[in-house]
Amino acid sequence: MNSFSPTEDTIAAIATAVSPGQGSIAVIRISGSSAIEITKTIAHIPGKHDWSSHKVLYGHITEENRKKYIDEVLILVMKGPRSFTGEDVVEIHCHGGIIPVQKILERILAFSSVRRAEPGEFSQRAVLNGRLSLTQAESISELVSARSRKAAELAINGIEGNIQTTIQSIRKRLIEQLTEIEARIDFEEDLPLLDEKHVKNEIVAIKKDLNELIDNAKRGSWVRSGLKVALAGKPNVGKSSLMNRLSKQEKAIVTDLPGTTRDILESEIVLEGIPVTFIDTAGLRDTKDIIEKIGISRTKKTLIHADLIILIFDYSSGWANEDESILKELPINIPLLIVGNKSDLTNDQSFEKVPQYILKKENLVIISAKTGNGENDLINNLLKKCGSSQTHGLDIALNERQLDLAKSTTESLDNINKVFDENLPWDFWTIDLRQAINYLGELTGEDLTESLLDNIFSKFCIGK
Ligand SMILES: Nc1nc2c(ncn2[C@@H]2O[C@H](COP(=O)(O)OP(=O)(O)OP(=O)(O)O)[C@@H](O)[C@H]2O)c(=O)[nH]1
Ligand SMILES: [Mg+2]
Repeated sequence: MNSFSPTEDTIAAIATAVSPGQGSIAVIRISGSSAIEITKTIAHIPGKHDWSSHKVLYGHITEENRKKYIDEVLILVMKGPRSFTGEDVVEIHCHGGIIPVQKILERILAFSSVRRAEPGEFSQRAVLNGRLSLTQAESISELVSARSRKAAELAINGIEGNIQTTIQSIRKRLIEQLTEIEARIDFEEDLPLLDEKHVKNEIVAIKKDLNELIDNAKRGSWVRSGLKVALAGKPNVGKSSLMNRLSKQEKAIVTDLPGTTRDILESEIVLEGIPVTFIDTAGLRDTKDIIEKIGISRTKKTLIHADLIILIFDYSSGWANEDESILKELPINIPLLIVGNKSDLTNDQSFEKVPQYILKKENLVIISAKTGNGENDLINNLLKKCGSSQTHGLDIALNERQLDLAKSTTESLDNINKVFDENLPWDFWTIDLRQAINYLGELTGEDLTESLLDNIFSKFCIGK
């Protein structure tokens, strides 16, 4: 584990989301050596006081003059090391609502031995005190911000330790190879010859396992942060109508006037466990209208950042030159789904108005935003196109930080391949191998500097 030890000061923060009228209970968390003493000073507990660990006390938090009550509370005392942070922790459960919570926190912060907790500082102390691994702490943060059931499921798996054990076991396999090689460098005569083929095979196998984790991380990031699906097309084809239908809300204004939508509108739904944000955009065309022009320029910027673009055309009037020009202008590296809308307006089954090369595209879906015909087909195609229907069986998903380190690890392992090919001495093998081991140690938190740790936890929210 890390060699540095946590600071001595006691920290306090509101651990629950607090807004007026929302939530009847709030929790204030205090952690550190003076947590219990401070609470004893500010609380009035009737009858017998039992401040032993893991017991609940009933009472009131008093104003500074101890004459008036701020709020009626339950106090939970957890003595270290049997607490979240590993230190003495007190949780004060008071009524929700900004005023009592903030007054109690202010009362606590008035003591010189305590200060307001930085974002993520409780979790950071839990990691430093060995109560949690780094990836477990990150998974707690992900659980708190999960926006879909699948994201929550992945976070729980992380809290249970699956990221930690998977990466540790890969790291251990690399350490075994490093040890084998280093032993030959130091005591070549005393040991049997190095089985170079075995080392190479093992590195190939490890790289395969890492690459699988890297692929899964992409799907995991969709599950966590969701997919951005932009609806694009010429004016009046039914983009806003389709967004309203998919999100089951009358969010966007729909009229038969081309150029109705100017602002970018978003609407989120959860599909198969993945939060999908549909983005309605301004119809693309040449226009002199200043406001519409701004809308179109924003649309173009939005399209670049989408995970998927749905290009909508009016199926009843057929594929037009304008649709063709828009298709050509779309960013080529973003998956595309072509949707023929307004199918309710035509009985034409011969598809004559749509050119063969468009009809042959496997990603063509015909729908009616008005009747809902073809909607399921569209959703299935959308999920397939994003590869997100494969979230079944996905049970481990690295976050962005972990993914970067996994990628750096495979890069180091790739370098070893070059060293193999050039038949360089064993010393050269060890350089990249050691680097790969360090990256994985950084991932699990076993090989981290204090400033890196500060940086990771600063992205957590306050009270965590
Ligand atoms: N019959 C029929 N009409 C539709 C369908 N979808 C949209 N419309 C109509 O087409 C017109 C334009 O629809 P919108 O959803 O505003 O089109 P848009 O692509 O958002 O248009 P802009 O915002 O101007 O770019 C409206 O009158 C809708 O009622 C459909 O599937 N069938
Ligand atoms: Mg519109």
